[in-house]
Amino acid sequence: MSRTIEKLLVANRGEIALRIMRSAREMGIKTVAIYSEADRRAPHVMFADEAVLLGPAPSSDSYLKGDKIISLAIELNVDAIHPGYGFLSENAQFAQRVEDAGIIFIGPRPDAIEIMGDKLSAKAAVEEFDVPLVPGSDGEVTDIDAAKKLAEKIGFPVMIKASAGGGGKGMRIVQNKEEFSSQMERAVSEATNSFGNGAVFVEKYVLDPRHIEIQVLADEHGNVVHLFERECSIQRRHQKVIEEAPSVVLTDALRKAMGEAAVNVAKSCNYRGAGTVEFIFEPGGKFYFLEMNTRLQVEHPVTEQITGIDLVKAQIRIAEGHPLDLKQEDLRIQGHSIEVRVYAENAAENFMPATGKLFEYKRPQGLGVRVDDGLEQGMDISIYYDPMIAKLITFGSSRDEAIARMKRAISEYRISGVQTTLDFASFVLDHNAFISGDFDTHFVAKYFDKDALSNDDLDLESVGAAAVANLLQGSKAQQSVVTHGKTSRWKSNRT
Ligand code: MV4
Repeated sequence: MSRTIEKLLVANRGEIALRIMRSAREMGIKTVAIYSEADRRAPHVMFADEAVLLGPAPSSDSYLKGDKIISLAIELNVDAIHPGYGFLSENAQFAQRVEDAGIIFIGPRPDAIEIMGDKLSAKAAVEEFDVPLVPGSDGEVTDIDAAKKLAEKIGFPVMIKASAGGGGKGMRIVQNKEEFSSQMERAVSEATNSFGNGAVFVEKYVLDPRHIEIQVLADEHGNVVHLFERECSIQRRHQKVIEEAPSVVLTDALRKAMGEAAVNVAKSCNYRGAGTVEFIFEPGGKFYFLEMNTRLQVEHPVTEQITGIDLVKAQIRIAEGHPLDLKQEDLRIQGHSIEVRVYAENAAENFMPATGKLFEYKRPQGLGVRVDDGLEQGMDISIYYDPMIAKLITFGSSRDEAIARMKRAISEYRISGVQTTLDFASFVLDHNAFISGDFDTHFVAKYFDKDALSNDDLDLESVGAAAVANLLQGSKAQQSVVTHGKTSRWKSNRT
């Protein structure tokens, strides 16, 4: 039972919209971009075969307008919609409406999105599938005294989590029985206010865990494979900063066990498409299922680099109804890949969002370097969307080579006019805990302090002035400016 996709609408913007369209074009599929008023000249609009204006810049007036997107898709005779990540990608109702309109949703069935979108229903679904869960309450807790007794039995510290939460929202750590009641009351009211669903549950708090996730691919015929792990422990306030594959801590046996658990999670909800199963990994080697992300993830490129598989192409083939042409026993990890997320933020000022014009924007190149971005020199970093400028991905035959290549690529990257987190990435790459692989999800909290940043940035104004001088006077002006900035990244780039 296969259907051909001839025309694909990408319901997203920026780097991921481009990433998706590139694979579509390679497959001979026509692409349709949608865009907001802020994105009229954006690369994803220029790349697409057709493009339609959705509305004003705010996401709620544009990229989140599901019904409008569906009616445009019908008008333009689109066969399928790819939601990318964020926006409408994990909205079960949107997925259902797309399918009701006779259009293919490139992603899982709506009921799988719904089951995995709620932590309690996700845990309930995987329970009979031999998937390890953090010791905790059997479902929702409502009675405070009973919950407190359970917490004492589990042993403090425990975590109270909102079932509707995710990505770090709606969680509280409870250190002892004295503070349990007040924390639970707060957790319930916070969950009610934030998610319109006050259901909470209790889990043992796992100390110093790593965040390791497994990529899965499932077709609609019941075949499921995993594409190994991504190590995502280097994050700041639940925002990932650096990801890599494979993880230095997994032995072949652990990798196999986690992979099989992830495949079982996918089976438990009759999953279809590309998905990611998140685990926390305890020092010593125990691991527990946390949640499943029912979308293509930001960090998918590191998996593509080490497996040689184009995940977007796989998603499209699956959506067309083709059976997977991959067998688990044929899949191998080759080499090592690292991704640095480049954000328009000032790490020295508590990661304050930075806005402005990209006066200079030159990508690194060369062997083993991949840049996934959705901006060009001269464009504005707007306040309306995610502040991620680019994903810088390197590949090497070993982890050491991937790290060295990343450092080389960062030194080649030239971004001025807007502060970026490239300096913060350099701090991580130079840290012994990162280099040795001995780190966990507390890496940033434990080691980062703004004084640790190499103090090599010109202030914003002089960078802007330098860029203007450069534009006005040509490259000679740039050279003279550069030699002035004796501690600037600009300079260090050229020496
Ligand atoms: C935990 C945990 C420790 N014990 N659950 C954070 C995001 C959400 N997906 C679940 N999270 C955690 N759940 C128990 N029982 C620690 C975290 C956690 C974390 C997990 C993954 C990546 C980064 C993290 C940072 C802090 C806490």
